[in-house]
Amino acid sequence: METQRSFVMLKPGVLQRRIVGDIISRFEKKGLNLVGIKILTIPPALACAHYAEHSNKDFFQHLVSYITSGPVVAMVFEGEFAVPIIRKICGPTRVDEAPPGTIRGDFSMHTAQNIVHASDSLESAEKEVNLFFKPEEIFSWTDGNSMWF
Ligand code: 3AN
Repeated sequence: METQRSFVMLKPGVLQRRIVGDIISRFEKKGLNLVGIKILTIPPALACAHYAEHSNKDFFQHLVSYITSGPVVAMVFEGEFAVPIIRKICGPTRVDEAPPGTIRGDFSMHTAQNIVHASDSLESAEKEVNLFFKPEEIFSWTDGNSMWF
């Protein structure tokens, strides 16, 4: 049993498309616990820190200007193997490779706007959760049905 936390972010435009509930529902139905959630517009410095590993890529400027262009929904999910499970629910980075049934496969047509971010490793998850959330903004919880998940 390995309980993990992962950082998930619904990118600009998802609120306007009114699909926030659909997306959160996929994680909830899988059995993951939503333990942190907030809406924010990301300041440029935070965007650069979040995407630091891409700073030498040709799409970096677009990435930063897009992710700071409107409100995002930032979340922390908790559960057994949460990091790899959430990546599978989101689907591959490239939208032409993201199969139907994944969030990216179902809701996005452009890799640069692939609508959801999810931590790709335990190390990234810890870094990203700490970048976006204070410890007191995260609420771990259990329920009587956890034996089913
Ligand atoms: P992921 O979000 O699946 O972990 P990364 O970390 O490789 O993928 O890329 C971060 C973000 O950069 C992606 N979510 C996507 O929005 C954007 N991105 C990645 N590759 C490209 C690309 N070739 N062209 C444009 N944008 C890209």
